[in-house]
Amino acid sequence: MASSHCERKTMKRVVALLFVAATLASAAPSAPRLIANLHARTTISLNGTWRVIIDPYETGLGARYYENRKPKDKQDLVEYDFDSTGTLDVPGDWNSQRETLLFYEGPVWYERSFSYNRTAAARTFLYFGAANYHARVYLNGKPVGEHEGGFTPFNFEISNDVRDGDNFVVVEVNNARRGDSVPALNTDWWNYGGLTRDVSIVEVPAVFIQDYFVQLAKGSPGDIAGWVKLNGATQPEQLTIEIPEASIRQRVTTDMNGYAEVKFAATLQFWSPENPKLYRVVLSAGGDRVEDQIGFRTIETRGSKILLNGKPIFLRGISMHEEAAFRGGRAFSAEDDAVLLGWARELGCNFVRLAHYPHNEAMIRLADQMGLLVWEEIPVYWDIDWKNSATLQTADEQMRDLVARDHNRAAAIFWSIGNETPVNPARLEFMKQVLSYTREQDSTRLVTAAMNHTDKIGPNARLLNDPLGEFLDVLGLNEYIGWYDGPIAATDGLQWKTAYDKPLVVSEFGAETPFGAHGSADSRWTEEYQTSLYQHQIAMLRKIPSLAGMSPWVLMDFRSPRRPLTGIQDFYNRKGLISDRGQRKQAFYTLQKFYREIAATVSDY
Ligand code: GCB
Repeated sequence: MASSHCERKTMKRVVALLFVAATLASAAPSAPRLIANLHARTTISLNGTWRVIIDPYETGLGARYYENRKPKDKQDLVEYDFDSTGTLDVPGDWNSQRETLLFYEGPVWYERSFSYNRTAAARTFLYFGAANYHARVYLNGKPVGEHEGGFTPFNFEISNDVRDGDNFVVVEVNNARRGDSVPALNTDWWNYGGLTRDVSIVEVPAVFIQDYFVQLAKGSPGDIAGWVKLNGATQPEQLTIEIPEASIRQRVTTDMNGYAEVKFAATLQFWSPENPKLYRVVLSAGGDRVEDQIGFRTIETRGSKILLNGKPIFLRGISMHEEAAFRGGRAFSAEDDAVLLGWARELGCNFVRLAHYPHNEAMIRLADQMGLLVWEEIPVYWDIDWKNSATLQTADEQMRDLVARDHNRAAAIFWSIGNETPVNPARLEFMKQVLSYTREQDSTRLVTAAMNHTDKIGPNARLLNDPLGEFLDVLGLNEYIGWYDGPIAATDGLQWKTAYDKPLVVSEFGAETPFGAHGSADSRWTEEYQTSLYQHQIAMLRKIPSLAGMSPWVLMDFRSPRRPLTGIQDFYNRKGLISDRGQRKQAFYTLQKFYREIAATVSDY
């Protein structure tokens, strides 16, 4: 009896799972391409309080939590109830909102209702700024699509499924680590799960401007070259691009697929850290009109130099995680971002490395306004499943959507395809494919990666000779001399060489200390040690002829499950120049001094 009951239940579940898998597959195998520039659209925010069910044993899919059902009568068995299991704020990770979820990895089901008035003219999309890591989205009990990747936006059209009046949306967000995902099982940051960024309903006309690329032509800074892509067009459409301040008004006609290339002469002030000039750009076609603020600059390399607007620039940078100061958790708002980038500015930076995954869109928009150059990265981190084609596809898709989101931001100069990946043939093949895919997405920016494979060549010399370097535009080097790799004194007299005549950016070095821990300069976990390391590193690095910039590790202390040392780390990586409470450590001032000095002496623009 018991066993046949059990079997029936299992069968029911299998059938339910197959049903869900089949409908998801036919509905939307992968998210349709992004709607660019949400800021310029008509949106309804779904931020706020969502009801949630924590689902550690992955019961929800089989039990159809997405139907958000109530028992029909006294007999009806429904073993879940969104009304009684608590709430979480969106945007926001779950780990920092509930103490019991600090270490939680697995599925959480989110639900919220909204009322909607359909307008006949509009098409309607559901847009997610990010969901870490995997999301299945349902509207009114039906699947609308799923998405993989924890830091890139995605949207689904719901025009045919959204109802006049009451609707409910359910999202299963699962941050379980997997060997085949990107990143894979091991990272040195907190695996914050949840609907970590804004959720919105977007309304657009039947034919709308889905995306556009309006940038200076590569190698021809007197011209703008780019393209516009309409969605829903069934015939050629007239399209206008205006830059009113520069008296530019260009008309083009799209092809049958709604695509048009644009190229025209433009005399514009260049965007730079000293003059982060943004122009109002207006695109209109059919019934749609989108406004953006776009800066125009060139970025290229010549030998070991990085040239911004044709002139060599030294990148005075800092690496940072997307973690909120003071309150902890994932940063998601313009206010969170303003604190972090404000600190970078105070440090004397003209450059930030947004490690190790795409940060929220407000961050890059703020960098555009502040004149901070940006390194953007996808989370191909340490070891991943190099031989798995699905893993490669996930990496490509994360790059595709990062580029799509930010390809009009002057601040973004580097696309980084990964961090500290091991040197082996399968990885090289994987990285070469991501790299060429990245260049297909955007040929105007520079492609880099943070590498850490070096050889000792003689008693006091190191060679960066990772074969990946041959294919990159800019070499990123993470080195930890004085922390993981020998004593601080090993920096003295050490010479660095690279196997390729390309610009070198030392993308990481650092040492760990809690704020306020003092001792001698040779005692680990003290501010004095960290300061000494910075002094020695700076002395070593400034002698490298091909050095084009640096972004030490790291702006602020951040949470990491790999850092358990009680009383010192307490699950924080303490290599920050600033504590998570905003206290500046001594080394902050050491780097600030160096950056002020070189800003005054090196002509970087
Ligand atoms: C690294 C990694 C970074 C770590 C850092 C550290 O090399 O790129 O993600 O957090 O070292 O502190 O060990």
